[in-house]
Amino acid sequence: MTGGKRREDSRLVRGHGHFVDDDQSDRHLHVRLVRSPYAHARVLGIDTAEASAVEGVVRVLTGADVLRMTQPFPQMAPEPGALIQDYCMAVDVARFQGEPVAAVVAVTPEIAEDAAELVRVDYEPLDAVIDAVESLKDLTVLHAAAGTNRVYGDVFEWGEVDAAFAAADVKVSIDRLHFHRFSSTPLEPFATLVTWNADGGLDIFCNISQPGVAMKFIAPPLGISAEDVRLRTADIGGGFGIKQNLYPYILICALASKLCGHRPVKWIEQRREHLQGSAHGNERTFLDTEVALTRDGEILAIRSRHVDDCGAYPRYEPLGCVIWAQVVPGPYRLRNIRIDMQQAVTNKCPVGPNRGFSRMQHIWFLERVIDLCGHKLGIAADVIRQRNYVPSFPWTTPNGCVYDSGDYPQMMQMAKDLVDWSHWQAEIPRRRRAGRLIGIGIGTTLDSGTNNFGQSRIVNPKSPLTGNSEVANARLGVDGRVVVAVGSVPQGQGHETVAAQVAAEQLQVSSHFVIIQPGFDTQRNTHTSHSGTYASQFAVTSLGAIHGAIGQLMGEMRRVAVQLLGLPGDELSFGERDGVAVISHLASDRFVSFAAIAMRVNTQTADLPKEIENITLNVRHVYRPPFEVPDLQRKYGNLTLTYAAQCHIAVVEIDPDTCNISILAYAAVDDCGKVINHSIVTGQVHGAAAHGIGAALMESFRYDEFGNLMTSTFSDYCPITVMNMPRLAYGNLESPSPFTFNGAKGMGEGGGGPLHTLSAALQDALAERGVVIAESHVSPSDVHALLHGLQDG
Ligand code: MCN
Repeated sequence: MTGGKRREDSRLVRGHGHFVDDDQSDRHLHVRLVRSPYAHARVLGIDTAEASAVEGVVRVLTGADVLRMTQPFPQMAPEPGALIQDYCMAVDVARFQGEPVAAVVAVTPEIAEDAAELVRVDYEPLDAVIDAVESLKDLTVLHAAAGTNRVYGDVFEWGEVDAAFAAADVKVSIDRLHFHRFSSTPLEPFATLVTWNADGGLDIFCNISQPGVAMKFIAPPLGISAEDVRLRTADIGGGFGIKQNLYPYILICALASKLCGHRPVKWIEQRREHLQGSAHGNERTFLDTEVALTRDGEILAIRSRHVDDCGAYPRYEPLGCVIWAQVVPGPYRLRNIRIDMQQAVTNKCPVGPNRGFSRMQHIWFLERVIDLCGHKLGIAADVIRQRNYVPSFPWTTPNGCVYDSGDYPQMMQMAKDLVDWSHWQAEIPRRRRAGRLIGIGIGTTLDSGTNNFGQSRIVNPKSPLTGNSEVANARLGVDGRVVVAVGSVPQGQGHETVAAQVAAEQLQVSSHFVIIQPGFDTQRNTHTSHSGTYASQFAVTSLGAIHGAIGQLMGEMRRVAVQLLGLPGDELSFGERDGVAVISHLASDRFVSFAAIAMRVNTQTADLPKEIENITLNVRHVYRPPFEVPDLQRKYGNLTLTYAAQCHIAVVEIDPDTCNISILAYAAVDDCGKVINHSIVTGQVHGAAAHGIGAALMESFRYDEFGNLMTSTFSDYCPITVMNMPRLAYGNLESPSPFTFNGAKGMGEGGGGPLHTLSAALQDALAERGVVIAESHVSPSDVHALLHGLQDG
């Protein structure tokens, strides 16, 4: 099966899913947060008396409680970033609009909401730092403990950059480019239900997307052992990366529970809070870019300066500062590159991983660069790409990443066919002659999300190898069905369907013989510290773990079958007979059911033969990245990642009067290796395309000079809906990965293909007017400003 219905959908569409807010009880207390209206302000005092007096209010927490009961979160960044004091709530200074400064705990959410309005906070407004490049000047330092706003930075250089510039025929300088802030708008915002039990155990039910990593942030600030923490997830209503930043809210609820008689405390985020204070994608500014090329348009070297805006607290950073390095040259055979990469804090919402995390920004930059160079040299966008594409696979990049497989020219050809390239080549000049503003753009994207196999070495070859992993447990249930538990936390990606499909195929039985238990639970022992759903890792790490666990389980089942049948194991085969899952002995035609095997081991235990006494029919398999396989390591170096790729082509037209932008045609070709489930992959490509089109044309977090978020409601943020989507001409190219058992590559992020494709198409449409598209987000008012020199209102 490579398509068909998803097994989780019936449950979800009938309202039988299990989300955090489905847990209802009169014992629950509810939190409403009081958030700073200022981007930067000293908290001089908080008067909680009036709020506390409201009937039904149990407690009002402030920064003073936080300071007394917790330590700052550990920081991922080295010093000076590591010196930042990041608590779950502002303790003395609020550093972004929407930062929690108090939490009202009440018996109902409504009472908490009303009482929150009665909390009086005395603020002393401070100068707000809004622009990351300005922030690096340290005129106003956000975190005195760090002493600087520059929280991380380094110069990354691979190849012979200066020599390549010296040998170049042509040098192109590119002015400031800017990748804007946007995020994801999952149907279900952040949600958590926490009980800090009297015995010291902390029970957390939440919808965090990367619980394995979050565990590292939860226990240390509370001064408890990770063994005291039970964290579990169930259904999650979308995440797209940003649900990683939930842990500060988990801590607020934990403190509230402890202070309110160990009662369970629930917090469900509201939409405005989500837009204002959850997590935004990294905003990046690209400065002083220079490109060295041959006359024919071969890119020899790039040097540039990049500044990341982390928002008020680095939290998940500096990962964004290194993950782009998985795709240093993009889809191109570029070998020489120097990037001075800095990260600064600003008085804006902290950033978090957002679909295509950090790589999307980098690929947008490269795609803008190649288009602007093509324009300068008079080489068409398709031709300059063809001249620079990686020619063969596996391809080792200058920093040692290995692109596993692909065929970028073929992918572009498919996209051209789908969009009807030759038609538009004739039609665009015809319409332009009639005065219309119309353009076509190409974008090639890499999704290396199934990554992290050697992330540490991407930027520092001497650091120890680390790698993403995932774990699966497989056991044979007493009814003969195989129960698979995996530590992924699906948010809409259809993991139950695909996991069942892969396990059933291996067992050679129908998928209804397989029960899938996704979700993270520290008590179920089905996790590693990398568990979760992020970085497009399921297809590789989770399915790799499931494949390994099923293989181990089948080995145990075979040994029991040998005992039960009294026949040798070499002719045993798995399958079904009359609707029953069995292991058959081919030569004798005798067979034993899965259920009989389970019964033998689990219930008739008194006389278990010695040969099978250690068999549990309950196995655990940890997927290990292939760099640990000595052969692969010898052959390809240390870093073996999967690199899905996409080619998008868009045709856009701009109405010269209203500056409205219409997408006339859109093609997306995806290569994620061997496709396991076509309908899921098609859905992912459509979802990622919608995400990117929304970001390119509609969705943007805009702050004013004082740090007020101007787009904190859906009517201002304008999330894309199906009504705004063009018809996607979709194609699939399969170049199986040699590094995965099934040839699949992670692909769920989509890498932001529409962002650079639409930038390129808009550039093409406006080039004759002398316009350069230097922003990843272009709205009609931006077009108006570009054409008429007015500021975006
Ligand atoms: N798949 C397949 N064949 C392949 C590759 C993948 O059938 N060759 C399937 C996989 O089995 C999985 C899906 O496609 O069911 C996506 O696989 P993968 O690329 O491994 O990504 P993950 O499942 O790990 O999902 C994470 C990815 C990320 S990082 C973001 S962000 C994102 C995305 O998934 N968030 C999403 N897609 C999302 N889709 C929904 N509906 N909601 C989100 O929050």
